[in-house]
Amino acid sequence: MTSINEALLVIDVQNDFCPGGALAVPEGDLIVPGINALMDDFAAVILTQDWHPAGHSSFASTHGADPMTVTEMPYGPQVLWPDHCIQGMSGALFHEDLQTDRADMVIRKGYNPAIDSYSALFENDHTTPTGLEGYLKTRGITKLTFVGLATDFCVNYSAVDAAKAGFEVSVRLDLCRAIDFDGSLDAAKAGMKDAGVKLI
Ligand code: VGL
Ligand code: ZN
Repeated sequence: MTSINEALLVIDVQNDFCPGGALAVPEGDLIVPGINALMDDFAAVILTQDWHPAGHSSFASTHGADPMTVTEMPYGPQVLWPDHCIQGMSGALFHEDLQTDRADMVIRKGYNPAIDSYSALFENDHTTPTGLEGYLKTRGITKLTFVGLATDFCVNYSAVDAAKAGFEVSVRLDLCRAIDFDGSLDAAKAGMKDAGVKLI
């Protein structure tokens, strides 16, 4: 068991990011047993859940565009994804083998129709907070370990924002899997390192 100021953050281990899902990450399901086992080592466990309304602005279908193309949003470039993690649909549920009983907190993100939210701390405009930073800080949590999906998007953005917010951040790459779209995994690893994130 780590000390009470350390938390495990489990990012988006949901059906749509696992094989068979709408935005399947290769081997996304393989990390579930290792994540469950790691929960025993942490005093605090927090899960995130990608949680979009139908017709979300990050969906290619909303723009009549092809999935995996990039569009310009008021807050910058945005990859357009297949419809995924729609509120209340089975694809948005956690993987059925993920242990959710240990979670102190489940934070949902991406519910704002006009802004995507890869990061668990800030929406993609980099200014609208999700409230997680306040939650962690008021609990006195200072050290974070990230696992989950996808390494190059939600894990990456969350880890970088957490490091910028002053947390001591590690990412367990063995318990993450990547989409790896157009060099995104290498860019993510470099960005995390630059931000002071420890890659394990
Ligand atoms: C994610 C793309 C779109 C993720 C979420 O969890 O990494 N990626 N929504
Ligand atoms: Zn999403």
